Parts: sequence; C-alpha cells; structure tokens
Amino acid sequence: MKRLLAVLATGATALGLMSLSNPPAAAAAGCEVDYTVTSQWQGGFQAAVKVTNLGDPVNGWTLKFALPDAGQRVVQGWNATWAQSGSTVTATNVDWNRTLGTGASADLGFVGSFTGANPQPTAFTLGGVACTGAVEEPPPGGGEPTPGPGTGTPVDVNGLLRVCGVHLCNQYGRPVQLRGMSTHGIQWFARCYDAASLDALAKDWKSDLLRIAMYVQESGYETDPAGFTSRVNGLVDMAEARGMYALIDFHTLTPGDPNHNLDRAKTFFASVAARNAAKKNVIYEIANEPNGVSWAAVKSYAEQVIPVIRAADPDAVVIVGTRGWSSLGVSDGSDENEIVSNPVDADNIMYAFHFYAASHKDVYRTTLSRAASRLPLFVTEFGTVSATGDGTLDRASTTAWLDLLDQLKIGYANWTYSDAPESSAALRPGTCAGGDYGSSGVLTESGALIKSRISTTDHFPTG
Ligand code: IDC
Repeated sequence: MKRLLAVLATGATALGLMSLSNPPAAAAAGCEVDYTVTSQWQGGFQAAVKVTNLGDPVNGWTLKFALPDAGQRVVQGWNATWAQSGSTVTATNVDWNRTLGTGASADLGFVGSFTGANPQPTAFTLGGVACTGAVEEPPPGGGEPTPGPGTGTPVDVNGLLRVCGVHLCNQYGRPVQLRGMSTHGIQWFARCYDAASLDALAKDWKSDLLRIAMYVQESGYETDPAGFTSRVNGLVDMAEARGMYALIDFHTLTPGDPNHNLDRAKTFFASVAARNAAKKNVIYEIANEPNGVSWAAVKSYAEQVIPVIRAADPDAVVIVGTRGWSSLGVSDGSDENEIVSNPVDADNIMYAFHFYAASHKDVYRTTLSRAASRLPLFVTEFGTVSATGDGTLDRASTTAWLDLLDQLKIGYANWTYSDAPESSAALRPGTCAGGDYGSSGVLTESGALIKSRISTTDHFPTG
C-alpha cells in the first residue's frame, strides 16, 4: 500500500518525509519534517525541526540529514541527542520524546554555524531510508538499527570522559549529561556515606555521580589534610565500585578568594590526582564558590592548580569555579563574558555554575542559556530551595531549571544527599542513623522531587 500525503512548502519551510528507525516488519512508516530557519546572524543560525510521525507508533527514533555546505556545523541542539559526522547530522530521541504515536510530533532545534552559504539541509532520512514525501510500508528488514541505550553502570557505558566543544563527552565522543547528588560537608555527615547509602544512590536513585564536598575551612581539610585526603579517596573507591563518577570538590566557601587556599589545593590535588590517575571515574572541581574576588584572581588560581593535576593525571576533566559563588559572575554584577574573553589557559576543562531555585531565577537562567553555547558548563551544585540551603522548596523554579539543563545536556549534582536538618537535604533527619535509605518515607520533599528526576533512564549514546 502506498498512501500519498499532501505536503505544503512555504517560504523558509521545507517539508520532507522521515521514515522510522528500525520499524517492526509490516508496520506503516512515514514522517513529515518541517524545517525552518528561525533566525540567522553573521556566521550562525537557529533552526527548528518538527518531526511528525505519520506511520505506526514508534518507540525510539533517529533522524538524519545532510548539511550540504561543509562549513555548516551543529553547535548546540535540544530535544534530541545531536551529533555530526562530516556533513551528516544525526538527531536521536531523548527520554521524554522516545515514543511517538501516529500523528505525534517532536519539536527539535539547533543552533548552527556556517561559513559561506547557508543552504537548507537535504536528504532527511531515518534508518538510512530516504524521505520521499509519502507514507509507505517499509520493505522487510529495511531499517537500520538504532543504537540502544547502553547497559551497565554509568562509568561502564561512558568510560573516560573528555570535554568536546561545550559538552562533556563519553568514550564514544558523544555528549552526555551526568545527573547526581552532592554530599554535604564530609566533616559533618560522614555517617551518611556508607555502603548502604551509596548502594541506594547508585541502584535506587540511579545516580550517575557522587560529588564529594570536602570543605577546606569550617573544620574541614585544613584541620587534618592527610585524614581528609584519605576520606575522599575512600569515597572515590566506593563510587567507582558502584559505577558512579566521583566529583572531587575542594569546597572553598569562606574566604571567597581561592588563592587563600592555593598551597593547600596544590598539596591536596597533587596527592589525589596521583593516587587516582588510573581511574576513569574521577573529575576534579578545584574551587567550589569563589566570591568577593576578581575573575583574574580565580583564573590565576586555576592556572596554578590545573598543572599540578595534569602532571599526575593528564587526561581527567577539571572544573573551575566561577565568580559570584559560581554564578558565572552574575551574583557579583558581572556575567560570562569575563570568562569568554579571558578563559583559563588549559584544555579539557569546564566551568561551574551553581543555583538555588528559590533565589536564582530568570536572569540566571538566561545567563546560563546564553553561556551554554560558548563555555563548557557543569552545575556541580544546586538546591531546590533558597541560597541559605533552607526555606520553602520552589518546585516550579526547580522544574524550569532541570528542564533547561536536560535540554542543554548540562550535568548536575544536587545539594545534598544527607539528612541535614534543612530543606535542601534529600533525606529526613535521622535517616543516616537508621540505615534505611530505600523506603519512600526517608525522602524529604526535595529528595522525592530530585530522585524522580535523576532516576529516569539515561540513554547514554554509544557507538
Ligand atoms: C551550606 C549548608 C549548611 C552549612 C553552610 C555553611 O547547607 O548546612 O551550615 O553551608 O557551611 C552554597 C555552598 C554550600 C552551602 C549551600 C547552602 O556551596 O556550602 O551549604 N550553598 O547555603 N552555595 C550556595 C548555597
């Protein structure tokens, strides 16, 4: 059977047909692709791609097309996993748009760069089948299999990470978003990080990472360097054993100038980098929240600490805190431009962005959105509440933030996986003494919200 569908092409809109990836035998297949350049500027453009499934319902799909000018690149995409090889662009469904019923659409988009001309893409295909403008019965076996989600733990699937462009990429060179939890200060909440709690975090929460918040002051590292170094290493091993990434957070806070702790940082990172160099699961975060200090001072600190790490562990990702409590400068009256115009002189690095949903809203979201196409960003800490770590949970703002981070594929760690008596904590007071981390009753309102977000399937791209 061949059904022909009328398609309408107007102005900047090109319509094509998309066929289904890996359709079941004898299923009707067909799609409409509506491509629009929504804005264009010197050297760049933004495009919207609306994909409508005209065939039988699908669970998992991959759209491919060609950007015919070799100078065209997809810089940043949303609502799909975007990749480009030569002139071929691939957009694979994300979690929430995996299923497309008959007549259902997914709205994708991307920011592209170009040199020379900016022609419209051609050759929309899916599973290698050319789009022809019709719905048809696919030939048996005609589909190309879509890579399935990886099996195994986050570290098994993704392996050694590396910054690629503005993203964090896995061993296949594909962008990944890591979603997980931060400890509270390990000097206060060590009891919350035992085998049972980390089992729950890995298996029940399906957390991709554990951020290990090692305060430097406030009874932290400075009081017992060897002891805290060893506790951090122990937690790195526990995360590794459970397939989670470990983000080693040198939790500077007060004083806000990281240079106050420069010598301690060099000593600490020389030690943990040498000890953990062979591991695939370690990411170094060299200064939690610089504040009341210039970007030049933070950059100078980073350019002294990063070489110490690289000397021992050359290939690990390093995350640099930003001015204004890691707000990209916003909380100190600046913005990301101070970094874009004067970046840290090192590669394989990302910049930290922190927010507390009840305190930091649209101005911060706008900054993050803008900065995300220019700087590799990682939300190494955020809260669902106010910047005090306490107060009322702001569900609407938290949801807006997490939707944005998902869309931009920016990784995050929530403050805190602990039973601290404050609303930012995910576990109710007393949980850690009780040792039961699995019952729904142990979760605070914040814990329940965050667990529901991070426990969804990751669909890390492979191959
Ligand atoms: C808070 C803790 C709180 C502790 C305080 C001082 O939740 O129990 O008394 O630190 O150490 C940050 C910091 C993080 C803060 C958190 C909430 O990185 O250390 O934790 N916050 O105030 N930046 C913005 C908010």
